[in-house]
Amino acid sequence: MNKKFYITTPIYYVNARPHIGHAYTTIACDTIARRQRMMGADTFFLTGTDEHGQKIERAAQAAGKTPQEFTDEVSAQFRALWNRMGITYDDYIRTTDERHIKRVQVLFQHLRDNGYIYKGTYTGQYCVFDELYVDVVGAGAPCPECGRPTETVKEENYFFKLSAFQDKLLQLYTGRPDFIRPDTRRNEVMSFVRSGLRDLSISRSTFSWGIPVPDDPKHVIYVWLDALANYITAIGYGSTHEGAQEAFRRYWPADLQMIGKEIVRFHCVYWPAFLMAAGLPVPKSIVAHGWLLFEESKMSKSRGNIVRAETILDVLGADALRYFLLREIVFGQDGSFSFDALVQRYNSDLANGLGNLASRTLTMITRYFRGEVPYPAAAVSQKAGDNAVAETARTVITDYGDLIDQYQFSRALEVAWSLVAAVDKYIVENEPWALGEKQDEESRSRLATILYTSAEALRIVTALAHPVIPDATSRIWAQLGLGDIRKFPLSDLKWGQLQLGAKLGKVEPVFPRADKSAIERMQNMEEQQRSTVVAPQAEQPAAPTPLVATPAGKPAVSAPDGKISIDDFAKVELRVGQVKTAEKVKGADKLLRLEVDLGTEVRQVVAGIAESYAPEVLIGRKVVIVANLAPRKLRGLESNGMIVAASPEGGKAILASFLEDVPIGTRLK
Ligand code: ME8
Repeated sequence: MNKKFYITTPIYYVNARPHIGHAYTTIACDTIARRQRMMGADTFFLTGTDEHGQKIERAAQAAGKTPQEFTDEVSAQFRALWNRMGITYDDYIRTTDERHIKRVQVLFQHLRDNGYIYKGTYTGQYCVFDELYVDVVGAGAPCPECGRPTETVKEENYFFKLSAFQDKLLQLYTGRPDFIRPDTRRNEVMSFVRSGLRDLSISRSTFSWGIPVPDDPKHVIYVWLDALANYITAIGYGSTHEGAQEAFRRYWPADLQMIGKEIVRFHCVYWPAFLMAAGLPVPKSIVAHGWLLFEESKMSKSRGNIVRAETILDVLGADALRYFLLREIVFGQDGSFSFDALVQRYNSDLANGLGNLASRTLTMITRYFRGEVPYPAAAVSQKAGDNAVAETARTVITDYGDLIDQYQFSRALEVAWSLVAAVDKYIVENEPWALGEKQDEESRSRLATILYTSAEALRIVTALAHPVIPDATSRIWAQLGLGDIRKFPLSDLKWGQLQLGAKLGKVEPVFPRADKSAIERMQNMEEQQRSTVVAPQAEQPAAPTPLVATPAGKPAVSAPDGKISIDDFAKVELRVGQVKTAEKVKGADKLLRLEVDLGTEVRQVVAGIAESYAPEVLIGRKVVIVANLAPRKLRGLESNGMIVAASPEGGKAILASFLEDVPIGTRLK
């Protein structure tokens, strides 16, 4: 039987829509999965969504939906995006799937039977955003990972004996240097583990959106144990079906688990410890990549600086996004996204590079050889330039393979495109169009050799690039008269396989050039998306506004006596937030820029309260936020929500507040 290859993405949280940060990991995995399939491996590629836990429960509440309705909706958005992008996942796991729920309970029981679970009381701080127990002291103390205020948890919990795995984990990291890649991440993990591991609380009992602990259903299983288990439940762990058990035996351990660098601890410490405790093998390799930055910080919903993949798909197509992300970002490091760079890369490498090479080569074969691959001259009468192209192609095949296998996508593509550049130069130097005007035998033979050489080099780049830009390369392959590229055995790729005399397919351009308006179009599409339903309001100073606002810009329907119905009021989403940072807005006496934690996310709010409050007195204060107000720009800063304050006639604004302590995120109604 063929070698197997099991590859996974993280399963994405459904608290918000997908963006190109999620697409980045998924594209990298899809590229590897496609290459493995072309190399003949029995490949299994898993992705899916992470749907339980307090963060999701609160996000659903904020959206006015039940957690199940909410997660169904967002999970479907992820899936629809991957389908639209042609992501070749073999299974899509949702942690709310019945199969997953049952199998996670089997895992819990398994860990308990093996003596690694005990009951205790947890008192400490918890970061809902990271779904992480953190070692800080004091109510509201900032999370060391993300800086958001933590919440105090005092619960009876089940604990996992993580401390028992310190030595075993260190042995794993030293004995198998490839277990965590790159080395920077491995070193971080090793020093974290060396500093000592404490047992981990693996259940919660103060909310219910999760998988019940077997035999003790008032507890739900800690969302990270639930989520990490997807990698084994999806392929059959814990199932009683013979077929599923067989699949599990075949595919586990995973060959590659790809993640972003912020979830290394969960995957490289907790995950192998859970597996060891269950007596299961650990994955062969966990590879952590860097962050996609936009406007200089990590692209994320909570920062409001996301770019949606759909915008790029609409304007340039999936191949453009795939190529850009893998070519532009040095894998493992952080890299910036910009529409300018995307369009520039698209035009230089795809439209003018590969696209132009394909169309000029194939058009000349059509014109001068009736669309049939020409027979090159015998080797003895070939010129040095012809051989140089063949030699470059041979080196490119080897180097590209080595680089891709080390996940150095950017360098691999650079190498592949060096062949495009070499052939371009070769064509310009040999001027086939001039030879095409001549009918003598020598000119015809020379022309045939040049066009054969160009077409063969084109075939090689096309085969190599297929896993990265599947759509365009499938079309070029068909234009070369070669049929279905997915069936081509990549491991056999070598110079000289182009079939002589074969009839080309219909020649059509694959990458139309993008002009400047493409950048503007994409920017406008994203801008519109950010300002949701309504157009952004004109810039105006934010005076403390009266309590009843019109949500999402729609006028509230008032009764004739000026009163509104309870339904109208219900449209206004008022929530408790906590001020994390506050600062004056330059050049605006009345405005403060605040970052307010709503439990599920941190919002930037610009408020006209600078004359009433010094920024420093606001930090840590709980406030009331109109959470579903359409964003608007004030002095160039986007304000996402409004702080509720009383505004006495001629007096200073007074913030609404509570006498008792209220959890962050609580809705007012
Ligand atoms: O962490 N740059 O889900 P998540 C690069 N549910 N990659 C990014 C990115 C960015 N700006 N933003 C997101 C979770 N990603 C958990 C995982 S797994 C058992 C549970 C990618 O929705 C990257 O792969 O926050 C990152 O690790 C992942 O999305 C986080 O997705």
